[in-house]
Amino acid sequence: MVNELKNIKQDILKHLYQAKGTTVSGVRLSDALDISRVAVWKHITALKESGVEIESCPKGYCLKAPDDLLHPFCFRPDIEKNIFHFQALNSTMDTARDLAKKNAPHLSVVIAENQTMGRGRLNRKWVSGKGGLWFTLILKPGTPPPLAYIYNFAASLSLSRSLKRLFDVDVSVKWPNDLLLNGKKLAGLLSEMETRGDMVEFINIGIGMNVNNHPQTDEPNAISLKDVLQKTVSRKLILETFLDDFKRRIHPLDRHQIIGLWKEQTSTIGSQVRIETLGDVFEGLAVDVDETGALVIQDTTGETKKIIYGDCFHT
Ligand code: BT5
Repeated sequence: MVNELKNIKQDILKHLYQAKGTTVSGVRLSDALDISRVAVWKHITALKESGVEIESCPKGYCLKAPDDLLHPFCFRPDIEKNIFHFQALNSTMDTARDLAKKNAPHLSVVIAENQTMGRGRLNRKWVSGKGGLWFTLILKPGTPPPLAYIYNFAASLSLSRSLKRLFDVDVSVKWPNDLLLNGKKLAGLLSEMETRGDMVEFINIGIGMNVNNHPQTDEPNAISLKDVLQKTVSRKLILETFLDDFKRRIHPLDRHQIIGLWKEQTSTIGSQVRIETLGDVFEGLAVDVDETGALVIQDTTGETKKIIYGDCFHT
């Protein structure tokens, strides 16, 4: 288990978590942990200050929304050992990069409750306040760089399928990697890779999903699950479901199947699109995504063009 919380704070949180939203008295905590009630109070205060939502009442302490907690001990043991949880980070991408270089295992997950410098592609700002699901998945698949793209497609496919299964929502994937809900941006993916020789050393896939937050204040074109479902949902359930689906998707890896299933989930094919690359703008009807993940668009003369990267706008 990997957790930034020092042992006692973690043990307090674990007790509150196991109480499943009921109140645990200060006496019970002080007996269980063999510390004074004042010490319990001090640790709880520090936990609250770090952003953990704990309610204090005359009878004791109670964890709000325990199902939403993302600390390692909340997960199944096979997942727990790979979870790196932080209350706040600049960006999970930076921490994941450090951890990937320091031998973090394949399928490690770096989570932050808040990111102060969350980023999108081309260093664009990613709004990542409390309530969203902000994490980076570290992959060490032992693959050559030209095949790395398939992991991004597998990730957006697994996310989309998981959300549909859990909440029956009308999510679609937008090429190359956004998730849309009701035409608005629910989630974005960002991948970074490092190679050594002819092989990938690690691929880090950063996923930002608006879950219980309200991103519209800063991003009018964004939407969260809570906005649509009108209730708070468990980020832990989403993450666990996604990880299970993703593991099945990549072990064994079947590129044809991933692209085929991805195409069934996309709202890009069949849409009029504008693609902006660093130097060019292309417009046309999106007609396909090929085996390499390139978008095929057709212009008004019927000519087709393959585009391998860029920002895609459905027009
Ligand atoms: C992305 O970039 O969509 C990739 C976002 C990846 C974020 C995750 S969070 C965990 C990990 N740690 C990080 O620091 N990053 C990753 P891009 O396609 O460039 O889209 C960025 C654009 O999305 C911005 O310019 C805004 O217009 C918009 N945006 C920013 N915050 C948003 C939000 N919370 N929800 C929806 N749209 C947002």
